[in-house]
Formats: sequence, structure tokens, C-alpha cells
Amino acid sequence: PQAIYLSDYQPPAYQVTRTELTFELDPHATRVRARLHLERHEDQGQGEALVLNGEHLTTLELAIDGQTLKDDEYRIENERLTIFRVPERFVLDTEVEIDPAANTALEGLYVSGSMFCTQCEPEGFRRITWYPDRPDVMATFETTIIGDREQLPVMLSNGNPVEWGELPDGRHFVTWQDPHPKPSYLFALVAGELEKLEDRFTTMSGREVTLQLWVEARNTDKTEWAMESLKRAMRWDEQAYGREYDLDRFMIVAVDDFNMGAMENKGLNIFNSAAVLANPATTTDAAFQRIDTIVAHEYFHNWSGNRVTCRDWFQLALKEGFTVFRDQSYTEDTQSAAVARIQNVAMLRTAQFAEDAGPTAHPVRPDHFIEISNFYTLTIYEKGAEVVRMLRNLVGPETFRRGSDRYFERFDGQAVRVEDFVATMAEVSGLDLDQFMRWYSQAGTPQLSVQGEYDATARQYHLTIAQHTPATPGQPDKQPLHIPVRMGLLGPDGASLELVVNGESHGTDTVLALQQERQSWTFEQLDVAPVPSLLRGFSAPVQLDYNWSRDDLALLMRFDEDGFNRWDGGQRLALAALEDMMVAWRANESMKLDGRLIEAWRGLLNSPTDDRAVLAEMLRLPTEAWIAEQQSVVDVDAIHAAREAAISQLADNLYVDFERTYHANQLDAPYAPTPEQIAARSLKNVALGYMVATGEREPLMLAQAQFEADHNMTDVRAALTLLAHSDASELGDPAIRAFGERWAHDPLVMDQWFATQVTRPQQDVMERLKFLMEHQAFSLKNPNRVRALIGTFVNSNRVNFHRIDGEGYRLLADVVIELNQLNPEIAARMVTPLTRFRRFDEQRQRLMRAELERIRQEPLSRNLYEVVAKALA
Ligand code: HT7
Ligand code: ZN
Repeated sequence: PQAIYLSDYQPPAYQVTRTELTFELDPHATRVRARLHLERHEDQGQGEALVLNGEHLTTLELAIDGQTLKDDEYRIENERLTIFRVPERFVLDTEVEIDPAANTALEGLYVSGSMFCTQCEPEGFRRITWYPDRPDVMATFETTIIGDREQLPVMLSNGNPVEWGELPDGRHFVTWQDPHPKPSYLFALVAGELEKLEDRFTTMSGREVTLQLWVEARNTDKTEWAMESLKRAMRWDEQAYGREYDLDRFMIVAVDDFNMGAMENKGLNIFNSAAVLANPATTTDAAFQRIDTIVAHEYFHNWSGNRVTCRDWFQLALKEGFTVFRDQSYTEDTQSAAVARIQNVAMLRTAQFAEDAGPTAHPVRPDHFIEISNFYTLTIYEKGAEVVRMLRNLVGPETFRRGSDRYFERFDGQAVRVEDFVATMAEVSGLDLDQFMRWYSQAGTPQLSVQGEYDATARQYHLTIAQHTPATPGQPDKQPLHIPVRMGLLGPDGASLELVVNGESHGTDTVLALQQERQSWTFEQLDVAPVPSLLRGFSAPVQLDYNWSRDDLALLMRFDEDGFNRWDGGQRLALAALEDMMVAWRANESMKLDGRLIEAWRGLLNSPTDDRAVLAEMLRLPTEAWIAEQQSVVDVDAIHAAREAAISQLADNLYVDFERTYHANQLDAPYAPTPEQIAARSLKNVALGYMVATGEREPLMLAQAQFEADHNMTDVRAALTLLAHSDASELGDPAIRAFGERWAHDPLVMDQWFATQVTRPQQDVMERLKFLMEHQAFSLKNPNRVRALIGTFVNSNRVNFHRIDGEGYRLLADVVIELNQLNPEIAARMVTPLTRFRRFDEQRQRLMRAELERIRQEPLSRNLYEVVAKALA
């Protein structure tokens, strides 16, 4: 397969101004007639051939201005239709047949259960009809859908329905018009037996919008939360960005088979049912929050993505990074801001940093790819959002808002580039953002090495920061970046110290602009050696190295005025303590947890707090994945052993504190996914987890009682996990059985059942996994099932996936080989853990590499080929 380069970009030779589609739906033989109104681009000379994309199409008819094309007037080759000579302005009619029921890749038009649905981003539309399938071709769409009246009573597409009626042979039709010119990737069609929840929203200028959430009948009791989220997001976007909705109706549809979370098609968002359906009995707090975020994210795309779209797919972060930043800000404004930031950063600096350090590392704006759907990555989304956050922090919130207003106004209806966004911010702020642009072109996580020196005589503190971005594939040398480092200084008593530079006070919190490879700052008028609080709020996506003592970390954890750094201080202190324990484990000595951590946690558990959500986060030890990120050679077994030992020693030492916390956070009120209730449940269940870790019987009985009380899925799932992961099989096995029987009818709950079982740390989990792969509720064809069972095992049960006999690697490779045939996008995602083999010891490296080699022997999809080839390069 060939790579495509950003530097080869050429504007389209022809624009489609209007697209008329007619679908005659049939599971195995859908007919698609397309009438495209085309115009030659004014810069193109005559004689430019028309080239259209098409895949898996059976072509039945091709005609220009009503004249059927002769065989020597066109060529179909390499998934392209080339028509040699076309007029300056013309109408192209095509008719093709496609097979949606055989489409297991879930790109283009496919069948999910009894529904028809589409996924066109990034290049799925070419599986529906011949088209210039690229985002800089924008047309208005009129779509007529014809289908069986009984089986497909509801037939939806973008925009507004303008005509409908009955047809002979039990069929009916409906025509939809979308007045907003859009690229083909935003096209959508859904048809099936669906029911709706309907609501209304009055926009800020007083327009009435009909909101509809379409689901299959069995899911009508799970729609209210997403509708509330949608209205909240619509209001927030008006207030925070001045963005108003622009059609008379906004529709969301839930489908069971979907490769990602959801899709922002104009006026007709299609959602993975796991990303939209919720009720208290079936859905955990974490899932409620995730749904809220995704509903908001897709809605926000209406402006950041749809009204202003991307010129080409290299610019993907223009819409995704910005929209993730917008959804993060929404969550920070509507939930616990500190926890939202902590959770996002925890994910970024484990999973995204790992991506940036691995064989598939790429810049936020890549400059080449083989398969664009491999680039819906944490780097594009999450690092892309961090880059926008840095921009906002550099220019300030008011200027940023002026910049975004100007960006939306100036580029409305256009397909643009990252430069257009950054240049608008430079223009409104007057800042020079040229160096800042390197964040978009350089891959890899910058490493900051910080040194502090206190000069008692001069009463000065010198802070020196050096930056270095490691080499990544294809980018051996890096240039210094423009890095905002928010910081403060603490006195030995924890008080925030005034920051005086060149005689000028900056209060207790300032931002240092690091632009050179090495830079120093001097803080004056300091009577004591300060403890630096660095990178407050995680002001830049970098790896920070500073040699804090453990006492310093305990101080930051207790007193830092920045909530994020209080959490981070605790994580770093715990990491240091865990490192001691790993050393002891390797030497076969007993692992003793540093008493300072225990005392720091005792302090936390005993001081009054008004933010229980943050407290719950602070009481979680660093994850195995983050600990692994800190090691040059990942020692899976030592990490697991040390972490388990630390949990049990914290539990033994702080039992009464956890017990008190558990009881103090019981709720009487009916379930609601409010920030206050979520915080209480989170804290209560963290405490119960530690209580169970003592190995005592009593907390297990509390877990069993909580499971049986069946109050809400958050509590039930937390209790089930504790029971199922314990050695007390007489409690765990019946709970697993009861849960499986009760929820056998609900695939989204069965996904939780799968995930709970395959995260069991004991070695018997592999047999359980193989058994569950044969379970009737499991199917390799459904991405949610694959993620819940296989994905959870390989990503969240590290100690068993990385078993030294290679059994985990073999199992994953077998699954990936099967998925390669069924669903290449999912295959390429699932193989990720194997591609990180260079991080492990020699024996594991050999085993993982052997599995990658075995995969490489197969006839590979472009998706999987690209990832495996990069890993083995
Ligand atoms: N913009 C959407 C991308 C998407 C997607 C990409 C590849 C394969 C399947 C997909 N489904 C949705 C999702 C979003 O960021 O909102
Ligand atoms: Zn998105």
C-alpha cells in the first residue's frame, strides 16, 4: 500500500454543487442512484479528467448530461472511476448496487440488527456511490429513501423531510433536504423500526428546534439522560462560544454495531448505543458522564467540524482537537472541574504519551498516512485538545473567545487548515505563534528537566528548565517548542510565596514561557528555600522531571493552591514509594510501604473536604499503566506485586478511616447522576475496595449486601467487581452467575459482565476469557463486545496479558487475524499492545514480535498493514 503526503495536496479539479441521491434499500442488494451537479474549478484548465472514488460498488449505469458513457470514455481501476473528457459544467448520473448486509467493516452503508445505517467519516461514502470523497468538496444534499413500509417504517437522513408517501409493493419513500453544503463524510442515512423521544429547544435568537432521539423499542427506557445532555450542551455552546443551532431539527440515533463512540453527521448524529443509552439500573456513573461528554462533543461539531470543516484529512485535529477541548471545557463547567482535569490528564499521560513514544508516533498534524482511519488517535484528539488549551492560556480566555468568534465567522462554509485557526488567534492577540506551530508538526512528548537553586545570601531562587523532545520515527531531530509552564512556590509551612521577578510581583501563580532549549528565571526576596509547584493544571503536555524530596511531595499534596498539583504531588509520592517496593520485590525481600504515604493519606481521610470527588481521586494509587510509563524496561510483575502490596498495607493501616468514609458516604436519596452523588459513590466505593483488600470477611459481606441491595449499577458493579476479584469464590461465583442471568437480555450490561470477569487478577482468568469468547452474548462482529472482552483484558489486565508463556499474546494475535477479515479498523486498534513490544524484557519482546510476524504473514487490510509494518520497522 502507498502512503499519501500532505505536501502532495491539490485542490479538487471539480466541485459538486448539488448531490441528489435515491436509495432503494434491500439488505443484500441496495440500489443507489446519484445525480451529481458538477462544475470545473475555476483554476483548472480544460481537459482535466474527472476522478471519483468508489469501493465495493457494482456499477450499473454511468451517464453525463443524460448520455450513457461508452466503454472507451471512462476507466474503473484501483477503486477509481476516471471519466476522460467532461464539460465545464454537467450532470453525472450513476447507479450502483451494494451489499449492506455483507458489510462487516461498518464503513459506508451497513446493517446493524434490523436497521440500516451509515458511517461515512473518513472515507466511507465511497462505499455507497461514486463520488469525489474528500472533505474539500462540499455540496447540498437531497436524499430519497425507498424501503419496505413494515420493516423500515422510519427512514432518516440529514436536514428536513420535504416529501413522503406510499409506493406499490408495500414500500414507501421519504425525501430529505439538507440546505447546508457539506462534505460527503457528513452524509447519513438510517432506516428501521425505531421509536423516538421528542423534545424542543428554543435557541438564543428564539428559533424552535425539534430534538429527536431514535432507538429500538427495547431501549426506550434509556433515552432521557442523553436528551438532557443535548439540551445542556446546546445552551452551553450558545453561552460559551455564541454558537446557535442552524436546522429545524436535530436527531440522534442509537445503533448497536459501531466502530467508534459516535458521529456528528449534519442534523443526524449516529451513536454507538453504548455512548448514548443510559438508566440508573444498567449504567454506571462513569458511563453517564461519558455519554454526557460524547453527546456534547458531537453536538459541538456542528460548528467545529461541520460549518467550518477540514480541507483534507491531515487537518483532522483542527476539528477533533478543538472539539475535544470544547467538550472538556463543557465538562469542567458542568461537573467537578478538578476531577475532569485529573481524569483527562491521567489518560493523556499514560495512553497518549505511550503512543507518542511508540512506533506509531505521529504529529498532531501528520504529514503522511497509508490509512487515514488509523489516525483517529489519542494524539489527534487528546494532544490536539491540549494544544488548543495552551493557545487559550497563552492568549487569555477573552481573546480566545474573540478569536473563535472570528474563526467561525470568517471560515463559515469553508474547508480550512490548522494554520487558519492559529493565524486567527495570532491576529486577535497580536502574539507571534510561529514557534507555537511546531506543536502541530513535531511528534513525541517533550521532556522538561528542571533544576532549582536557592541562594540564601541573595535571597534568590534560580529555576532552570531544559527541554528536549526525543526522536520519533521519521523525525530524528527536534526544535525547541513554545511551552507555557504555570508555576508557583511554596514555603516550608505550605504557604504560597509571592513571586517577584525583576522587582515586580506576579502574585502567587505565574506562567513561564519556555521557548529556548534551556532557560532560567530568578525569583527574588525569598527568605526560605521554596518548594516549586510546577506545571500547574498540567499547563503543557510534557513529561516533567524535577527531583522533589518525598517531604516536598507530601507538602505539595497537602498545601498546593492548585488542585491538580495536589493530586499530582500525591501520585508522585506514591510512585516513589512503589519504586522502593519494586526494588524489594526484585531482591526477594519483604515490601514495606513508606510510612509517609500512609500518614499523608491518613491526613487526607481525616481533614474536612468540600470536594469529595477530588478526594476519591487522591485515594487511588497510580495505575499500573502509568507506573509502566516511568520505567525504561517495563517490569509487569514487579509493578503488579508492589501495587497490590501497597493497597493491602494502606488498607491494614487505615482500616478505620476507610470504614468511616464508607459509612459516611451512603446516600438515601433516589439515584441521580449529579456531581455530588457521583462524588459520594466514588468515595464510598474506593473506601470499600481498600476494606476488602484487608482480606477480612466483614467487608466482603458489605460488598455482597451492596450487590444484593441492587440500588444502582454504579454500586452493583463496584460490589460485583470486588466479589468477583476476591479469592472467595463462594461469594464471587454466585454473584457473577446471578448478574449474567439477570442481564442476559441487555448487551450493554453484558459488556460490563465480560469486563468485570476478565480483569480478575488471578491466573485462572485466561481460561475464563476463552470460555467467554464462546458465550452466546459474545460476537467478534460487534466492536463493543470485542472491546469489552478482549480490549479490557489486554489493556486492563496487564499482569495476565503479559504472561511469560506468551499465551496472552497468542490469543490477541488470533483475534486480530480474524478481525482483519471482518473489521479492519477494529483489527488495527486492537493490535496496539503488541506493537509496544520494545518496552519489555527480551523474552517478552521475542514473544510479541513473533506474534506480529505471524500476523504479517496474512493477507492484510491497509489498516492492519500500516500498523504492523511500523511496529516491525
Ligand atoms: N468524527 C467522528 C469520527 C468517527 C470515525 C472515524 C473512523 C471510523 C469510524 C468513526 N466513527 C466516527 C467521531 C468524533 O470524533 O466525533
Ligand atoms: Zn469528534
